[in-house]
Amino acid sequence: MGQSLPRSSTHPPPQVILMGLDSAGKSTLLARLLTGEVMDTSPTVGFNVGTLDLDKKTSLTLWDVGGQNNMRPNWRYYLEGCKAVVFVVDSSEPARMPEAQKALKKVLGDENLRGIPLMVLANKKDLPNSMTIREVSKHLDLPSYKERAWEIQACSALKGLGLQQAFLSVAKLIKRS
Ligand code: G3D
Repeated sequence: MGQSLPRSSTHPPPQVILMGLDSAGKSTLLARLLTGEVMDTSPTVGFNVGTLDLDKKTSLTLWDVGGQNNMRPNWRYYLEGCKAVVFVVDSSEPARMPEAQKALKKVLGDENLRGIPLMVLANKKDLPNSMTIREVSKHLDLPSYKERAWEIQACSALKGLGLQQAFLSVAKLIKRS
């Protein structure tokens, strides 16, 4: 095993930004992962923030900064110091894939996120018509991201399937970056 992620107060957990179009399942995912801990900071910053403890040595701070339409003017500030981007996509909505592809491209174009690893969560895999991760990666044009480490995993925020595994992979991507 490599080095564990730092957890002391002088080394806060790595910051992970959660993004995706509206209805992709970000709130459901956060509520599932951070039961009882989701802190709605809306009066000041408007983002949901929470710490996810994956195991004794591994924690991540998750920032739900919303979708492209509800991003606050100051959201870029939160990208500074971000160690990974998690992009949530509704894999049962092929019609919204072009929009998701554009949103992802725009987000990753921010210079604060240059070279930062990307995890795409193909959410709603519990739905019978959901696309495979291969189909989702094609729609999102993931192979074109050659300058950064990226992974895609299927999950169901509603059923709590695949989430732990996906965020452990995020922690690994951060360690390797
Ligand atoms: P957002 O925060 O990204 O905007 P939400 O998305 O978490 O509000 O989810 C939008 C809708 O999708 C919600 O349904 C939610 O229950 C549903 N959803 C989220 N994740 C999953 C999933 O994994 N599987 C299924 N089947 N549905 C999911 P409503 O009906 O409340 O709008």
